[in-house]
Amino acid sequence: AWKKYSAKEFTTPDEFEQAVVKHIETTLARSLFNCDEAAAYSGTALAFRDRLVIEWNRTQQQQTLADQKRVYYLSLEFLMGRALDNAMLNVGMKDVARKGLSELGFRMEDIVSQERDAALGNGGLGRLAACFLDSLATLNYPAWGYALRYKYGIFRQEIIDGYQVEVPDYWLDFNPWEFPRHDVTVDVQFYGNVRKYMDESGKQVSVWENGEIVTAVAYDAPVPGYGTRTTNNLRLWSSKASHGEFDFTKFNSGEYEASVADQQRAETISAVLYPNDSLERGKELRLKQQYFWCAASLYDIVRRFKKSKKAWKDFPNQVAIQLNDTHPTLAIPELQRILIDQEGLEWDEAWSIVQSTFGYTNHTVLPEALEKWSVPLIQHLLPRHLQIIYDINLNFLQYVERNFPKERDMLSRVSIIEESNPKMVRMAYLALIGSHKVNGVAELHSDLIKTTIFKDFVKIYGPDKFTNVTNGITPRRWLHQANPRLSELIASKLGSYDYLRDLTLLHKIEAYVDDKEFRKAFQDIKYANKARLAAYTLEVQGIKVNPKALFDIQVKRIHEYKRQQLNIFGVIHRYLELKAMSPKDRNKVQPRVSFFGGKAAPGYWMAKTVIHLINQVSKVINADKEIGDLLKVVFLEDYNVSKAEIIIPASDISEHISTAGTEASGTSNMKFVLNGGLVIGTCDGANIEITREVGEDNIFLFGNLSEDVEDLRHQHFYGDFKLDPMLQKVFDTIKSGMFGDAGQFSALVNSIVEHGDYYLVSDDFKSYIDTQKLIDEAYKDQEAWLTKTITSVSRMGFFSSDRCIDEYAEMIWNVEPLTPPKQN
Ligand code: 26V
Repeated sequence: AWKKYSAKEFTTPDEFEQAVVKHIETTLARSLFNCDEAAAYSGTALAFRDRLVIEWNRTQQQQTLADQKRVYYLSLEFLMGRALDNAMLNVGMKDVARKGLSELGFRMEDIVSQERDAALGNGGLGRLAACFLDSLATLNYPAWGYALRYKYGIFRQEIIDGYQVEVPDYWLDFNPWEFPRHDVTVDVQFYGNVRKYMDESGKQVSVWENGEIVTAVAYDAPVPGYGTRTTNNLRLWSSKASHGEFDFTKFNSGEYEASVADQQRAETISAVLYPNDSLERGKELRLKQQYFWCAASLYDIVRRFKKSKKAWKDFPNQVAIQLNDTHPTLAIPELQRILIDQEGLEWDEAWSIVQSTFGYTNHTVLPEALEKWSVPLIQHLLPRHLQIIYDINLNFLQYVERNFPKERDMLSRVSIIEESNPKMVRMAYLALIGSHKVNGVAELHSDLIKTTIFKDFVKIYGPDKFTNVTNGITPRRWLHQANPRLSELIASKLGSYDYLRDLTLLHKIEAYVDDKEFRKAFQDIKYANKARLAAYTLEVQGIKVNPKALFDIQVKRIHEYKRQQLNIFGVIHRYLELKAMSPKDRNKVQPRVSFFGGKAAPGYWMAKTVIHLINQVSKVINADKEIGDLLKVVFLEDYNVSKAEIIIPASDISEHISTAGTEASGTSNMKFVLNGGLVIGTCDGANIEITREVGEDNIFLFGNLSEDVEDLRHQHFYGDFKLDPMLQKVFDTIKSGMFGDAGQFSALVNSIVEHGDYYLVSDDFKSYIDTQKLIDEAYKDQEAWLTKTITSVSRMGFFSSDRCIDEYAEMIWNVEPLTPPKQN
């Protein structure tokens, strides 16, 4: 049967054109006379989709028959970006398509950029999930992703008068990559009550009933691997009103408005991705999203397992579920509920299945970011789950009491229920207790969770429950797609593109570090990438920058702990120094462009103030004729995955300057270095492991260490705080009104001067400025700089998400790859 379909595939530009034209005329019912770039994109996407679908079906069939353990990656976020370029890479045939498109009168780049980003995520956590899907498929692991089909992804950022304005991201207009499965639905219950009774055998039975039902509809997207036929599945749930009796009754009795209102309420659940932030906490809709998605996914997983007719004790041998942060924690009480209330298992047997099934990844130690839900809210929305959570807690606390009889004060500390008013459910504790493994995302972070937020639990369960899996990135998107020329240069030296499947092979390019021709090519590529970003900057921001200047880039979500404020204060300091110099001295200065990009959560005022300050500083400095090309400041609007693909290959230096101990890992740091940029960073997250790999001489580290942070904060708190004198000057300048009304920035300045400088901006300022000076000097020696960048690239093999996924597979999931049959 497979062969019959494969006849439809195109293999020549001619056949490709035929496929495109056919899709435009029939699938889209459009005339070729007005075939614009959008139509050409649609036709191209559909032509490649046809080829993907065949392998997708084949993979799913093979996985179903294989009777092997599968991984289910539960993540509320998948920041996928664009799919077409990735599909072309994995299917092959990109050159055929390029030719075909050119014959139709289009440039490949213009067609690829027609696609909207699938922006179903906030930042690092969501993009990590997307890289993981790519690696899982590439390594042939039988794996599914589960998430929500948000109608609106992360908001689009516009900068108006220097302020961030949020615009809704309605991205589903035309999405050829998703397949609605109207026959795959799950009814999910909310609210209602729990009825308990004794059955004939005298066993207590709980029934959750009289709730409101919302239907989950599956939408599937293919996830092709690179260099393999394996094409995995990403299943997104969309919410709609269930067509039970109730709305029919309303409709029949003429209550049309009420009936429509019910529908809209149901559809609201999957309507919008939450831009994670403090203000949004405790919102009922967010909890509804979490349960809706967990319940639908588990129903689906259990349904698939039950088809195998295996005994329940085999469930953990067939199913591994990974919780991406605490957002899917309700899956734990939900599986326990299914097993005891619906399948009739005893509590202990069920609980042992639950614990063996789940693994939990922690992505932050910041206390304000740890999820908690109020007991009354859970009681109202999920009454049966609250009972189960209480029972889980009771068993757990009894266990702790038995094993640590002398440490009664530990009980309240480790309880899943926080005894506050109202009481709160601590989701991280529930996730930890319900899983067999807990991992952090970089070495320092994995150590920190064991000594801070989970300290007591290390004592209770022993250290083996905790492990580290350092994050990684997919080299397919972050090297080959984002930087095709560098990828080609590397392949020309290594003899093939095999390194895209085994990134450790990169070490072989270190042999060319002194090869003149190679060095020249490497440097030309960096320059071309900078010129491309310069052109982009002119086109969209209207700012002219010189590609010969040092490009300094900080792109990531705007957060106080990531310290974009430290960067922009450093820029102001640099500007003041330049202004104070004689023209003769200025001639010796290394020209620099400081790029910023990133979104602030809509309710996060301090972050929005930082964006405003950057834009005001940019306006003043860029207009200063005296300074000219010596310093330019650019805020790149609406940073997202597809823009990252342009920005990241263009850096000389990128900034990863979080207060030590606050950035769990960071992943863009890896992307920048892999693309031949160096890093200025603190000893935090994956920066530490990047240093270990590339060598201390090839990274610019600065600032206080994480072990000193607590003491410094303590000192600040007791009044022992002295503002750095250079920073004082920067603040004086802001207060002078040079960047507009100083009142607008007073909260930002006062958070440091008056309110204890929690993120140690002042403590690290001098070290930061000194290190930037070192960078200026180092950059002047272009040959030495080039050596550093080439050496660093060659040592980045460790940071492939393929390595990362193999570690999860072995240490946490206990799953094996399922090799596809050879194509004949
Ligand atoms: C969320 C919030 C929300 C409330 C205000 C404060 C706050 C602070 C941090 C967060 C982040 C939550 C989890 C997260 O996105 N972690 C990121 O995960 C990446 C992938 O592991 C990792 O590279 C980043 O370092 C980490 O911040």
